[in-house]
Amino acid sequence: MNLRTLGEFIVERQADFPGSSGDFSRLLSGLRLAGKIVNQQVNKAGLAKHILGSVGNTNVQGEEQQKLDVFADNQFIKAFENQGVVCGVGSEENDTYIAFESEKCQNAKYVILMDPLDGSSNIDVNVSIGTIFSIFRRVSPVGEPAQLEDFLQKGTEQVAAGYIIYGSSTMLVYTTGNGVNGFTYDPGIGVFFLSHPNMQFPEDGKIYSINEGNINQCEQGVVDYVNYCQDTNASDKHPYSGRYIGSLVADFHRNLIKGGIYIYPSTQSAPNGKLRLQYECNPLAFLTEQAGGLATDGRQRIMDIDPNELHQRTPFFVGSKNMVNKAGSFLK
Ligand code: P6P
Repeated sequence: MNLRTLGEFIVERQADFPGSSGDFSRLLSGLRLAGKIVNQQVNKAGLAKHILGSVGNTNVQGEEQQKLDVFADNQFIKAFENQGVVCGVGSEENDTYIAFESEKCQNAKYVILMDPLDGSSNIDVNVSIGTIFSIFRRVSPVGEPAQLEDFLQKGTEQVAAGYIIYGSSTMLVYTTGNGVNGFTYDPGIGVFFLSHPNMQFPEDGKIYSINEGNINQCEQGVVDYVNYCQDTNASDKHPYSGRYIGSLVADFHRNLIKGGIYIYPSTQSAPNGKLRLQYECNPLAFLTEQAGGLATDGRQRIMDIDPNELHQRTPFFVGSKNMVNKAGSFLK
Protein backbone atom coordinates (compact mmCIF):
# COMPACT_ATOMS: atom_id res chain seq x y z
CA MET A 1 0.00 0.00 0.00
CA ASN A 2 1.36 3.40 -0.92
CA LEU A 3 1.60 5.10 2.49
CA ARG A 4 2.21 8.83 2.56
CA THR A 5 4.95 10.18 4.78
CA LEU A 6 4.43 13.01 7.26
CA GLY A 7 6.70 15.18 5.14
CA GLU A 8 4.56 14.63 2.02
CA PHE A 9 1.41 15.23 4.05
CA ILE A 10 2.71 18.53 5.48
CA VAL A 11 3.57 19.78 1.99
CA GLU A 12 0.20 18.69 0.59
CA ARG A 13 -1.69 20.37 3.45
CA GLN A 14 0.36 23.57 3.31
CA ALA A 15 -2.32 24.83 0.94
CA ASP A 16 -4.68 24.83 3.98
CA PHE A 17 -2.80 27.89 5.14
CA PRO A 18 -3.41 30.60 2.54
CA GLY A 19 -0.46 32.95 2.51
CA SER A 20 1.53 30.48 4.57
CA SER A 21 5.19 31.15 4.05
CA GLY A 22 6.07 27.60 5.00
CA ASP A 23 6.81 28.65 8.59
CA PHE A 24 4.11 26.35 9.89
CA SER A 25 5.44 23.43 7.92
CA ARG A 26 8.89 24.09 9.33
CA LEU A 27 7.38 24.15 12.84
CA LEU A 28 5.84 20.71 12.32
CA SER A 29 9.18 19.49 10.95
CA GLY A 30 10.88 20.72 14.12
CA LEU A 31 8.37 18.78 16.19
CA ARG A 32 8.98 15.71 14.05
CA LEU A 33 12.76 15.87 14.48
CA ALA A 34 12.68 16.39 18.25
CA GLY A 35 10.04 13.66 18.55
CA LYS A 36 12.38 11.20 16.85
CA ILE A 37 15.24 12.13 19.18
CA VAL A 38 13.07 11.84 22.31
CA ASN A 39 11.63 8.56 21.02
CA GLN A 40 15.13 7.13 20.69
CA GLN A 41 15.88 7.91 24.35
CA VAL A 42 12.46 6.79 25.62
CA ASN A 43 12.86 3.46 23.85
CA LYS A 44 16.13 2.74 25.64
CA ALA A 45 15.29 4.39 28.97
CA GLY A 46 15.28 0.95 30.55
CA LEU A 47 18.88 0.46 29.48
CA ALA A 48 20.28 3.95 29.80
CA LYS A 49 20.60 4.14 33.56
CA HIS A 50 22.09 7.60 33.16
CA ILE A 51 18.67 8.69 31.90
CA LEU A 52 16.49 6.92 34.47
CA GLY A 53 15.90 8.33 37.87
CA SER A 54 15.35 11.93 38.78
CA VAL A 55 17.58 14.97 38.46
CA GLY A 56 16.84 15.73 42.07
CA ASN A 57 14.81 18.81 41.09
CA THR A 58 11.09 19.39 41.16
CA ASN A 59 9.24 21.41 38.51
CA VAL A 60 6.75 24.22 39.07
CA GLN A 61 4.11 21.54 39.64
CA GLY A 62 6.08 20.22 42.60
CA GLU A 63 6.53 16.99 40.64
CA GLU A 64 9.93 15.30 40.78
CA GLN A 65 11.58 15.88 37.39
CA GLN A 66 12.71 12.66 35.75
CA LYS A 67 15.87 13.06 33.67
CA LEU A 68 13.88 12.13 30.56
CA ASP A 69 11.46 15.01 31.28
CA VAL A 70 14.33 17.45 31.28
CA PHE A 71 15.95 15.82 28.24
CA ALA A 72 12.69 16.00 26.26
CA ASP A 73 12.09 19.61 27.32
CA ASN A 74 15.56 20.60 26.15
CA GLN A 75 15.26 18.74 22.83
CA PHE A 76 11.99 20.40 21.84
CA ILE A 77 13.12 23.86 22.93
CA LYS A 78 16.39 23.47 21.00
CA ALA A 79 14.56 22.24 17.87
CA PHE A 80 12.13 25.19 17.93
CA GLU A 81 14.92 27.72 18.52
CA ASN A 82 16.97 26.29 15.65
CA GLN A 83 13.95 26.18 13.32
CA GLY A 84 13.35 29.86 14.12
CA VAL A 85 9.59 29.62 13.59
CA VAL A 86 8.35 30.25 17.13
CA CYS A 87 9.17 33.31 19.21
CA GLY A 88 8.71 31.46 22.47
CA VAL A 89 7.75 28.28 24.35
CA GLY A 90 5.58 27.66 27.42
CA SER A 91 6.37 24.31 28.99
CA GLU A 92 5.23 22.32 32.01
CA GLU A 93 8.89 21.92 32.92
CA ASN A 94 9.64 25.64 33.08
CA ASP A 95 8.26 28.02 35.70
CA THR A 96 7.82 30.86 33.20
CA TYR A 97 7.61 31.03 29.40
CA ILE A 98 10.81 31.17 27.33
CA ALA A 99 11.14 34.13 24.91
CA PHE A 100 13.82 33.39 22.31
CA GLU A 101 16.36 36.16 21.81
CA SER A 102 17.51 35.68 18.21
CA GLU A 103 16.21 38.16 15.63
CA LYS A 104 14.97 35.24 13.52
CA CYS A 105 12.85 33.90 16.39
CA GLN A 106 11.59 37.33 17.41
CA ASN A 107 10.33 37.75 13.82
CA ALA A 108 8.45 34.42 14.07
CA LYS A 109 4.64 34.38 14.04
CA TYR A 110 3.90 31.46 16.37
CA VAL A 111 4.26 30.37 19.97
CA ILE A 112 4.06 26.80 21.26
CA LEU A 113 2.91 25.42 24.61
CA MET A 114 3.81 21.91 25.59
CA ASP A 115 4.04 19.16 28.10
CA PRO A 116 7.28 17.63 26.79
CA LEU A 117 6.82 14.28 28.51
CA ASP A 118 3.47 13.75 30.23
CA GLY A 119 3.06 10.72 32.47
CA SER A 120 6.80 10.56 33.07
CA SER A 121 6.24 8.83 36.42
CA ASN A 122 5.47 5.81 34.22
CA ILE A 123 8.93 5.76 32.62
CA ASP A 124 10.38 3.30 35.12
CA VAL A 125 7.49 0.88 34.69
CA ASN A 126 7.58 0.93 30.90
CA VAL A 127 4.09 2.37 30.41
CA SER A 128 3.35 4.55 27.36
CA ILE A 129 4.03 8.27 27.83
CA GLY A 130 3.52 11.27 25.61
CA THR A 131 4.37 14.77 24.41
CA ILE A 132 1.42 17.19 24.12
CA PHE A 133 1.64 20.47 22.17
CA SER A 134 -0.52 23.48 21.35
CA ILE A 135 0.32 26.16 18.76
CA PHE A 136 -0.99 29.76 18.61
CA ARG A 137 -0.28 32.77 16.44
CA ARG A 138 1.49 35.34 18.64
CA VAL A 139 -0.58 38.41 19.65
CA SER A 140 2.44 40.52 20.67
CA PRO A 141 4.19 42.61 17.98
CA VAL A 142 6.36 40.61 15.53
CA GLY A 143 10.01 41.58 15.86
CA GLU A 144 9.86 41.84 19.64
CA PRO A 145 10.30 39.21 22.37
CA ALA A 146 7.31 36.97 23.11
CA GLN A 147 5.04 38.23 25.89
CA LEU A 148 2.95 36.38 28.49
CA GLU A 149 -0.24 37.34 26.59
CA ASP A 150 0.95 35.14 23.70
CA PHE A 151 0.66 32.11 26.00
CA LEU A 152 -2.63 33.02 27.69
CA GLN A 153 -4.93 32.79 24.68
CA LYS A 154 -8.21 30.84 24.77
CA GLY A 155 -8.20 27.34 23.32
CA THR A 156 -10.42 28.49 20.45
CA GLU A 157 -7.44 30.52 19.16
CA GLN A 158 -5.22 27.46 18.61
CA VAL A 159 -3.97 26.98 15.04
CA ALA A 160 -2.70 23.44 15.68
CA ALA A 161 -2.45 20.86 18.45
CA GLY A 162 -1.42 17.28 18.91
CA TYR A 163 0.55 14.66 20.75
CA ILE A 164 3.29 12.11 20.27
CA ILE A 165 2.63 8.83 22.06
CA TYR A 166 5.72 6.71 22.84
CA GLY A 167 4.05 3.32 23.15
CA SER A 168 4.21 -0.12 21.54
CA SER A 169 4.71 2.03 18.48
CA THR A 170 5.39 5.75 18.38
CA MET A 171 2.69 7.91 16.80
CA LEU A 172 2.23 11.60 16.05
CA VAL A 173 -1.45 12.63 16.09
CA TYR A 174 -2.28 16.25 15.23
CA THR A 175 -4.80 18.68 13.81
CA THR A 176 -4.49 22.05 12.09
CA GLY A 177 -8.25 22.56 12.17
CA ASN A 178 -8.97 20.30 9.19
CA GLY A 179 -9.56 16.99 10.94
CA VAL A 180 -7.21 14.72 12.91
CA ASN A 181 -4.55 12.52 11.33
CA GLY A 182 -2.29 9.90 12.92
CA PHE A 183 1.22 9.01 11.76
CA THR A 184 3.10 5.90 12.89
CA TYR A 185 6.90 6.03 13.14
CA ASP A 186 9.05 3.42 11.40
CA PRO A 187 12.33 3.56 13.35
CA GLY A 188 13.99 1.36 10.74
CA ILE A 189 13.93 4.18 8.21
CA GLY A 190 13.22 7.10 10.56
CA VAL A 191 9.98 8.11 8.86
CA PHE A 192 6.44 8.80 10.12
CA PHE A 193 3.78 7.26 7.83
CA LEU A 194 0.10 8.30 7.62
CA SER A 195 -1.48 5.25 9.29
CA HIS A 196 -4.71 6.74 10.77
CA PRO A 197 -6.24 9.26 8.34
CA ASN A 198 -9.22 11.37 9.52
CA MET A 199 -9.47 9.97 13.07
CA GLN A 200 -12.95 10.22 14.60
CA PHE A 201 -14.05 9.76 18.22
CA PRO A 202 -16.81 7.09 18.26
CA GLU A 203 -19.98 8.92 19.38
CA ASP A 204 -20.38 6.42 22.21
CA GLY A 205 -18.17 3.96 24.05
CA LYS A 206 -17.86 1.41 26.83
CA ILE A 207 -14.70 2.69 28.54
CA TYR A 208 -14.53 5.15 31.42
CA SER A 209 -11.13 6.34 32.64
CA ILE A 210 -10.94 7.90 36.09
CA ASN A 211 -8.76 7.38 39.16
CA GLU A 212 -11.38 5.74 41.38
CA GLY A 213 -9.01 6.07 44.32
CA ASN A 214 -10.13 9.71 44.41
CA ILE A 215 -13.87 8.97 44.18
CA ASN A 216 -14.62 9.89 47.82
CA GLN A 217 -13.03 13.31 47.16
CA CYS A 218 -15.26 14.04 44.15
CA GLU A 219 -18.54 15.96 43.91
CA GLN A 220 -21.70 13.87 44.04
CA GLY A 221 -22.37 14.19 40.30
CA VAL A 222 -19.09 12.44 39.49
CA VAL A 223 -19.86 9.67 42.01
CA ASP A 224 -23.32 9.30 40.43
CA TYR A 225 -21.85 9.05 36.90
CA VAL A 226 -19.34 6.37 37.95
CA ASN A 227 -22.18 4.45 39.64
CA TYR A 228 -24.16 4.78 36.40
CA CYS A 229 -21.24 3.26 34.44
CA GLN A 230 -21.03 0.41 36.94
CA ASP A 231 -24.80 -0.23 37.14
CA THR A 232 -25.30 -3.40 35.11
CA ASN A 233 -29.10 -3.20 35.53
CA ALA A 234 -29.58 0.15 33.78
CA SER A 235 -31.75 -0.71 30.77
CA ASP A 236 -30.28 1.88 28.44
CA LYS A 237 -26.68 0.73 28.52
CA HIS A 238 -24.20 -2.00 27.89
CA PRO A 239 -21.58 -3.11 30.43
CA TYR A 240 -18.78 -0.57 30.78
CA SER A 241 -15.10 -1.24 31.48
CA GLY A 242 -12.92 0.84 33.75
CA ARG A 243 -9.55 1.48 32.08
CA TYR A 244 -7.10 3.91 33.75
CA ILE A 245 -3.45 3.79 32.71
CA GLY A 246 -2.38 6.84 34.69
CA SER A 247 -0.84 8.32 31.55
CA LEU A 248 -3.16 10.89 29.96
CA VAL A 249 -1.93 10.52 26.38
CA ALA A 250 -2.24 6.71 26.55
CA ASP A 251 -5.76 6.82 28.02
CA PHE A 252 -6.80 9.54 25.54
CA HIS A 253 -5.35 7.73 22.52
CA ARG A 254 -7.09 4.45 23.40
CA ASN A 255 -10.42 6.23 23.89
CA LEU A 256 -10.01 8.14 20.60
CA ILE A 257 -9.72 4.84 18.77
CA LYS A 258 -12.15 2.67 20.78
CA GLY A 259 -14.54 5.26 22.22
CA GLY A 260 -14.61 6.28 25.85
CA ILE A 261 -14.41 9.09 28.37
CA TYR A 262 -11.45 10.31 30.43
CA ILE A 263 -12.24 12.26 33.59
CA TYR A 264 -9.90 14.12 35.89
CA PRO A 265 -12.43 15.98 38.07
CA SER A 266 -12.13 18.52 40.82
CA THR A 267 -11.18 16.74 44.07
CA GLN A 268 -10.82 17.97 47.64
CA SER A 269 -7.01 17.83 47.29
CA ALA A 270 -7.08 19.31 43.76
CA PRO A 271 -10.11 21.67 43.63
CA ASN A 272 -9.25 22.77 40.06
CA GLY A 273 -8.36 19.25 38.99
CA LYS A 274 -4.79 18.14 38.27
CA LEU A 275 -4.42 18.70 34.54
CA ARG A 276 -3.20 21.98 33.05
CA LEU A 277 -5.41 24.00 30.74
CA GLN A 278 -2.85 25.47 28.34
CA TYR A 279 -0.65 22.52 27.42
CA GLU A 280 -2.70 19.42 28.26
CA CYS A 281 -6.47 20.11 28.18
CA ASN A 282 -6.68 22.72 25.40
CA PRO A 283 -4.60 20.78 22.83
CA LEU A 284 -6.50 17.55 23.54
CA ALA A 285 -9.78 19.49 23.44
CA PHE A 286 -8.93 20.89 19.98
CA LEU A 287 -8.10 17.39 18.73
CA THR A 288 -11.28 16.02 20.35
CA GLU A 289 -13.63 18.55 18.77
CA GLN A 290 -11.93 18.08 15.39
CA ALA A 291 -12.58 14.34 15.81
CA GLY A 292 -16.26 14.82 16.68
CA GLY A 293 -15.93 14.43 20.46
CA LEU A 294 -16.48 16.81 23.40
CA ALA A 295 -14.14 18.34 25.98
CA THR A 296 -15.51 20.20 29.02
CA ASP A 297 -14.63 20.96 32.61
CA GLY A 298 -17.85 19.15 33.49
CA ARG A 299 -19.95 22.20 32.73
CA GLN A 300 -18.35 24.43 30.08
CA ARG A 301 -16.36 23.86 26.90
CA ILE A 302 -12.64 23.65 27.69
CA MET A 303 -11.67 25.84 24.72
CA ASP A 304 -13.94 28.67 25.94
CA ILE A 305 -12.11 29.01 29.28
CA ASP A 306 -10.26 32.32 29.63
CA PRO A 307 -6.74 31.48 30.86
CA ASN A 308 -5.18 33.79 33.45
CA GLU A 309 -1.98 31.94 34.28
CA LEU A 310 0.43 29.69 32.40
CA HIS A 311 0.11 26.62 34.64
CA GLN A 312 -3.60 27.00 35.38
CA ARG A 313 -5.41 23.72 36.14
CA THR A 314 -8.94 22.67 35.17
CA PRO A 315 -11.22 19.69 35.69
CA PHE A 316 -11.27 17.68 32.46
CA PHE A 317 -14.04 15.52 30.92
CA VAL A 318 -13.05 14.45 27.41
CA GLY A 319 -14.01 11.86 24.83
CA SER A 320 -17.03 10.39 23.06
CA LYS A 321 -19.75 13.00 22.67
CA ASN A 322 -22.61 10.98 24.18
CA MET A 323 -20.50 9.94 27.19
CA VAL A 324 -19.32 13.47 27.98
CA ASN A 325 -22.90 14.73 27.67
CA LYS A 326 -24.14 11.91 29.94
CA ALA A 327 -21.48 12.67 32.55
CA GLY A 328 -22.37 16.36 32.35
CA SER A 329 -26.05 15.55 32.96
CA PHE A 330 -25.10 14.21 36.38
CA LEU A 331 -23.28 17.45 37.24
CA LYS A 332 -26.17 19.80 36.47
P1 P6P B 1 -3.32 10.46 39.18
C1 P6P B 1 0.45 12.09 34.88
O1 P6P B 1 1.11 12.67 36.02
C2 P6P B 1 -0.84 12.85 34.69
O2 P6P B 1 -0.57 14.20 34.48
C3 P6P B 1 -1.62 12.26 33.53
O3 P6P B 1 -0.79 11.78 32.53
C4 P6P B 1 -2.42 11.15 34.20
O4 P6P B 1 -3.64 10.86 33.52
C5 P6P B 1 -2.70 11.74 35.58
O5 P6P B 1 -1.66 12.67 35.85
C6 P6P B 1 -2.68 10.67 36.66
O6 P6P B 1 -2.94 11.33 37.89
O7 P6P B 1 -3.64 11.51 40.24
O8 P6P B 1 -4.53 9.65 38.82
O9 P6P B 1 -2.11 9.62 39.47
